[in-house]
Amino acid sequence: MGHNSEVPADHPRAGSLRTRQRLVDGVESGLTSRHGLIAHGRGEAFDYLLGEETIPSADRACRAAAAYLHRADHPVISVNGNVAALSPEAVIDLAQSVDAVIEVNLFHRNSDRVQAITDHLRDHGAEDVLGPNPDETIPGLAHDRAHVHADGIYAADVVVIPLEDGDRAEALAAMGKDEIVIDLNPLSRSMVAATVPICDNLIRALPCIADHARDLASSSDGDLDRIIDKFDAIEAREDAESVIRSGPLT
Ligand code: PTJ
Repeated sequence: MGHNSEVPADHPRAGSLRTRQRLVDGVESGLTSRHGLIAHGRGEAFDYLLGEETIPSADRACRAAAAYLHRADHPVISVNGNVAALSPEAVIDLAQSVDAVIEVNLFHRNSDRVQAITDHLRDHGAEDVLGPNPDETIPGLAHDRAHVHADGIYAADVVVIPLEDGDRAEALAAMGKDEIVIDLNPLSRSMVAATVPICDNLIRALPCIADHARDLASSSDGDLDRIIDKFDAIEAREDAESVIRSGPLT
């Protein structure tokens, strides 16, 4: 299980190594799929090029995401095996700050892992988690990942999807949902399908959205709508791509 002590504290990439270790621990404890390790490797290459920080355009996207969540009638946060291993506290904090439902939804779905993630989130203080026994399906997706809850993702008007496969993001967009996608690859199909694409590590982006949500908690609907109207999804993705192309600032 935990081998965090094996990460030398003075290693120049200690933070990144500790994050990897959290995912390895997640696989060993049955939260994360082995495919999740591969997905993380792709993500961390982009993160390296972003300078491993929340760039200003991603921060603006987080603020727009918070405005969408406050304006939503039924916001839902979708959690998979990587998110559960990396940021359980941040998921719960965001859900509380915008009154959102948490739903476990997996690409490589199996009932043991759904249950393990549900229990893990409850252990971290989540009161209500949807996961086991989904009772609806996303139209147009022939796969286990189509299974969702009627009271959760199926009914949501705004869905937060940290780390997602492109097919499902496209299918949810086709259902007319506003999607807040967090993905380190600004070119991914999920990001192209997103209403609010946030090009950042979910470890940083989830708390960033929650901070903006708290800051906007007493804003009028008109003020929230102005933030939403001003946000430009294409500009956000293009800015992230140009930062990545210019390489790390070190
Ligand atoms: O737990 P499951 O079964 O739902 O499985 C989840 C995985 C991640 C295996 C599944 O969704 C998958 O295969 O994802 P993809 O299609 O490989 O996409 C992963 C995307 O997430 C890539 O574009 C990565 O750049 C990005 N990514 C990886 N780690 C992070 C990330 N984006 C933000 N924050 C991260 N920490």
